[in-house]
Amino acid sequence: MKKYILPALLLGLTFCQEKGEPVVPVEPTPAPRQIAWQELEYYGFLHFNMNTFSDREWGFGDEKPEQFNPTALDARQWARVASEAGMKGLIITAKHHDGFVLWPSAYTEHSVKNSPWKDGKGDLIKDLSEACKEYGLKFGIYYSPWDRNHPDYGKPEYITYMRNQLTELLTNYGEIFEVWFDGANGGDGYYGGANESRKVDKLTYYNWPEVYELVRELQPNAVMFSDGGPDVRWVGNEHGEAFETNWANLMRDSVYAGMPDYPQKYAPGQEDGTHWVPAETNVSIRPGWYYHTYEDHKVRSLANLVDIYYNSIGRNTSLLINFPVDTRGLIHENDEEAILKLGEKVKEDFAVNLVSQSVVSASSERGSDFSVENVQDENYETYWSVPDGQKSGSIEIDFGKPTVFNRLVIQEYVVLGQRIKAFSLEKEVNGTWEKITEATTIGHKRILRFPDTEAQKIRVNFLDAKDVPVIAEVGVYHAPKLLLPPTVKRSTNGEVTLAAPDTNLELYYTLDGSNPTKESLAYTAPIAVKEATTLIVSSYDPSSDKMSDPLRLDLDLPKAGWQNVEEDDFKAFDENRNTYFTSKNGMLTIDLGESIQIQGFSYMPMQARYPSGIITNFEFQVSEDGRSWKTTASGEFSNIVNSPIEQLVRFDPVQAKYIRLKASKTADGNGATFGEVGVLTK
Ligand code: FUL
Ligand code: CA
Repeated sequence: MKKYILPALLLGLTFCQEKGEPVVPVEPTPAPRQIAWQELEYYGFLHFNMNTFSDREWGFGDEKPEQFNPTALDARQWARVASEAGMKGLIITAKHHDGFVLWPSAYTEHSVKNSPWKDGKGDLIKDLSEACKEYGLKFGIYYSPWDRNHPDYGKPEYITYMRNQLTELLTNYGEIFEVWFDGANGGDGYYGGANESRKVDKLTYYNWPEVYELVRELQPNAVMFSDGGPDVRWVGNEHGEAFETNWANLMRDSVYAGMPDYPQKYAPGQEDGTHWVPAETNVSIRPGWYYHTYEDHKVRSLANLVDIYYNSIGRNTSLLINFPVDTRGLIHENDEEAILKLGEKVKEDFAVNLVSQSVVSASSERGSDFSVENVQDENYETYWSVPDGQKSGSIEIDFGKPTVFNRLVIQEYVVLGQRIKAFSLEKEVNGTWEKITEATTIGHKRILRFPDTEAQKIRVNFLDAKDVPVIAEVGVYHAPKLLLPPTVKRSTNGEVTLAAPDTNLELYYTLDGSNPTKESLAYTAPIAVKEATTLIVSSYDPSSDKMSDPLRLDLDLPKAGWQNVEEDDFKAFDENRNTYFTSKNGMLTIDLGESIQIQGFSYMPMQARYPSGIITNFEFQVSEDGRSWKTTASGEFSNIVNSPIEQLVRFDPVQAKYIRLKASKTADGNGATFGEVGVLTK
């Protein structure tokens, strides 16, 4: 028998070599719960509880349960919107900093059980967990460690309270996919009537190791989020943008929730990080996390949401977009419209993967189990890799014919650790390779956007890696244009500059009130607008022969020669609505430079997140000499606080060299502010 052993061994060896040896993991690597979580990529946040009704972002803790009184609460509407938008889960603020809880907890009276909602018999955590099940969504819990209501906050007793509540939440509502611990904590509060400031040691007070153990015991598959993990970390900002270089690896033991230098130092992760703690991008669809009527017109634009998508999911993080549920208990119509548009756009951008029908080849292959075809099978579990010792390599893609594209998607098989440090994309032009774009890390998913490019053959070069590249998927797409109207800027001398919202678009405009077509005036250089003019602009995509919606602008006299009579400050007429003038005497007086006939004025209130001095009641005056004044209009800017948009007031034509807008009242009693003021001459 002996003589057969050697050939059998040899055969086995060659066979193994042909298939390729398994790739040795590069530590750290993700736990199974983190692998399941990273596949979700996109899920929603719901900020809804006491703050919704007190119209605040952070409640003090002295609110009364009676204030919680939604009129049309429908958790199924939330789940429907999320699922139609393409989200895979929902996380709700079960308890925010003000301490009010959305379930009938046995450990506090500060809860829905003492509210008018469902006569105190409601349990919103239950309602939402059931709605999520119905819509096939995962369900997650936000729980604020900081509690400005609880009398024991700051003492050891409160930690028991927190653990008791977590036990309720993690036992009674089925499977939880994520537990979200907020990093903001400690400060002044109601604290059961003490009304004082309480500081805690963020590192030690909550006894995190034991809290983690409890969560693991009750929900072994849930990931835990906080600034630095343990499972998922914060992206470091709240505007929806991850660092371009982004490692899932983190020096986790050096991080604690709420640490001051976290956003710069730890948010991008670290190449040599000791633990697997990938980032999650959390961002609200409005300026606030909670609902405020005055932000109804400030829902993020599609262009902004698309950027957020690419700058989060496209940069190796998951994306958690927040809905500030309104006082009815519904996701507001404006928010729903915005999120559904994003969902459609994402579907459209990634509709056809040009790689799946292409011929792919690689610089080298580890073996047949690691063939390059694994990157085009749309299966994350199969991957391409190269022989040990190689820390670079490339994949060539032949589309078979000249093809236009503008997106590259790459996924590393991070179950074996994150590896790639640098990569580039090239196209073949007459036998030589030309660079299209380049980037650093990949991780679970990296998406690059670049202008429309045409080529038959392209090449992805993995230039540097911690060990052999392990690539699960490569996708190339031709995303249709984001066909929005151009953005518009006007200078004080009247010139209007248009900017295209995407590459390879043409811009058209009209001055006669009609909607632009491709036969209209083509925009090539700034347009001089010296008098009252209706300018309508559109973007045109030649590749799809489609025109964007028209954007109408009613422009009036340029403001270049204007002077602020009282103070040397031009911010009320600098054609920038984001700057503002604060008046010391409640009025703004403008010298128009020459006498002109006017028949109205415009007032844009201050646009900051927390504006002050918004004029609610006004008087408007004109003068020829700057001494004798005539009032041409007075009244109120109705609903301007809730909806701080531009106000137009018209009156009978009158000659004026000077105009004056006086605040007879401001919303908060503070000195009047002026975002932008203009005259109407038509
Ligand atoms: C922050 C909180 O302070 C905000 O109110 C909000 O909940 C946000 C998601 O996290 O730290
Ligand atoms: Ca694959």
